[in-house]
Amino acid sequence: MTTYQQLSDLLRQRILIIDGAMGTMIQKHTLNEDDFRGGKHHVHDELHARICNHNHDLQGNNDLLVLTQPDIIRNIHREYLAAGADIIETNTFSATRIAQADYEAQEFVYEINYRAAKIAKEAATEYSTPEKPRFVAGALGPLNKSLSLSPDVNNPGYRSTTWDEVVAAYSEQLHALIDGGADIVLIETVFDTLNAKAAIYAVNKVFQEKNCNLPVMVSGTIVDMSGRTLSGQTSEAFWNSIRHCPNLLSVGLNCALGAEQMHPFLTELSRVATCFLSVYPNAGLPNEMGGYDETPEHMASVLQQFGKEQLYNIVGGCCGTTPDHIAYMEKNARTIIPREIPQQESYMRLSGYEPFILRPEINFVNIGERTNVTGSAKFAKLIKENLYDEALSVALQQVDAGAQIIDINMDEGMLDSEAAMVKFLNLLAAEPDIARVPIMVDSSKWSVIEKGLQCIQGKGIVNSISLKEGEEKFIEQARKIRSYGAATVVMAFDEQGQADSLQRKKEICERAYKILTEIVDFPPEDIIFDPNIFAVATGIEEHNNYALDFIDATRWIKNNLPGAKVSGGVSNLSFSFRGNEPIRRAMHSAFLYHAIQAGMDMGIVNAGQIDIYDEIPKHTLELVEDVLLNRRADATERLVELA
Ligand code: THG
Repeated sequence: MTTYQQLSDLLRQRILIIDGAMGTMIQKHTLNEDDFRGGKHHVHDELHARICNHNHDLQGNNDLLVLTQPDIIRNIHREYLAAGADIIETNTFSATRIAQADYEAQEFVYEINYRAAKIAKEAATEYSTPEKPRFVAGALGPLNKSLSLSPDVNNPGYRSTTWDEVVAAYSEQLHALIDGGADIVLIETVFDTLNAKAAIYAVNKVFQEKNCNLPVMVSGTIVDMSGRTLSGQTSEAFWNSIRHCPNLLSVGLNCALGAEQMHPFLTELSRVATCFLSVYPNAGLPNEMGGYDETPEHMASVLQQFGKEQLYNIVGGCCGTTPDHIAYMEKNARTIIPREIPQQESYMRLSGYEPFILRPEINFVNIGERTNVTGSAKFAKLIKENLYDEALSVALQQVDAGAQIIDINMDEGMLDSEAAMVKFLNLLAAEPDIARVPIMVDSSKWSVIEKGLQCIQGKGIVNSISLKEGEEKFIEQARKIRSYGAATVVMAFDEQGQADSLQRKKEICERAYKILTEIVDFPPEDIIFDPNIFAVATGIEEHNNYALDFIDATRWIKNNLPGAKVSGGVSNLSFSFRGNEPIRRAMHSAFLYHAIQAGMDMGIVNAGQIDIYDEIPKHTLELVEDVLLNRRADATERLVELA
């Protein structure tokens, strides 16, 4: 039986207890600089000698204590185990290369994590019985650097670290925690969802490298009563961003708030999360001295009330809590019925700062097209002239005009597309009125797409991948997209080229669907087919059936590839009427009228510029539909004449 199964079985039977604060317990020992270096301990090896002679202050580096004061840490674990904790956390909250840089202690990172896991595991083993097995959660804490926030208010696009650095730091920590014997991976106190997504990416990578598959717990932090994470997301948006995590055992909330304040956010998360739920609050809000006063009885009684509402499966404490708090919780938990995992419809669930769920009652999703350097002369000019603030106003205009997603494309020969994508997305992240919606990263270059994915904390969409370069590339990219936690557009394009007939559209989409669902295990609801909207009324006879082929392909996909969505670039349709907006708009609107009936879910459009079908003048509509539905040989001629 895997640890995942073992824990799942237990969690269906009862509430599991996770331990309380480590920092609070360490503080009681009032350790000085000398103690942090090992104090009177005999320097018995080369590592301890290096710590002893380390040329930076080490006082306050709590994580280092697993090497220099192992008995203190071991005894804290024992106290929590004695109080009834089923899961204890390793003392590794800041044990990454990035956080340890504060003490110039990067060289000790592997050893700290390895020893921390060993010490915790030994303590857990001492207390483990068949009736009450104990588990060690290897803790990946937050960082002092953020991927979605700038530390400089005057430079909102600046970032103090990179995706690759964060992934490398968490990977190093994970390797050591797993080597040391951790049973669970715990990504906790998530202030910044993008950092957490990098941690999840590292989990994917390290599980593959080590060929292991531990259960993973993710715990976010809502920082105040606005109900948002520090990086701006609501709890449901946070859930949508992290639920692609492999082997996800639980999601939950910890830190920043006391139990009482967490109630509304916990309720929201509990409603949507299709895994177990954890909660380990602080012992109330901090007092004037920055301490925590909530008594064990009070905190446990508040949490018991939540338990009666069946809001959680795992409970414990964060800052300010002690073994007493945990003992009270453990006693109360015996009478609590565990939360049942809710059933959720398999809708596409995206997010920006806010969740966006493609529910059936949504008739059509507008994806704003104007933030595209090849699709808007204005946007291209602004980006080339480095006028990013004004370029952001294009994005805002699209959102204000009703775009529920925005498509961002920087593919232009004269641009450093990767740099432009990163800069624009980082600036955009600081604009809540824009960043509330999910992002569609649009590029024909995979490197640009990857850079884009590394900048978005929400669950976005890749636009696009295809079978153009064969199955191997396609599978590799799809797997990566999963690790980044995005949905994807798949173009009807294969080794032979773009699908330009109904038959080819069907064949390619079916083949791609099979590969994605059967080989990659890609969720069908996150697959968006684009069966190619090409220009019609071009004067070339072979183009006459293009609109109809798209509509028929849409109907076929929706009837034959369960869960998959259909999208397309609507403005492509009318390229031969450039400069004649009224005709273009009539074409788009009539086209969407038919395509949506056939099942088209979303489209890249000029948001706010879609006319109402019933308001198209009758004569215009007839000529437009003659073209779109390929109803007569002289359709193009007649529409050109009208134009
Ligand atoms: N499928 C997918 N992605 C896509 C497309 C698609 N991305 C790009 C494109 N096609 C969709 N976006 C646009 C954006 C703008 C226009 C067309 C498609 C457009 N722009 C005006 C023009 O060219 O006439 C520009 C006018 C101006 O400069 O303001 O029509 O099909 N998956």
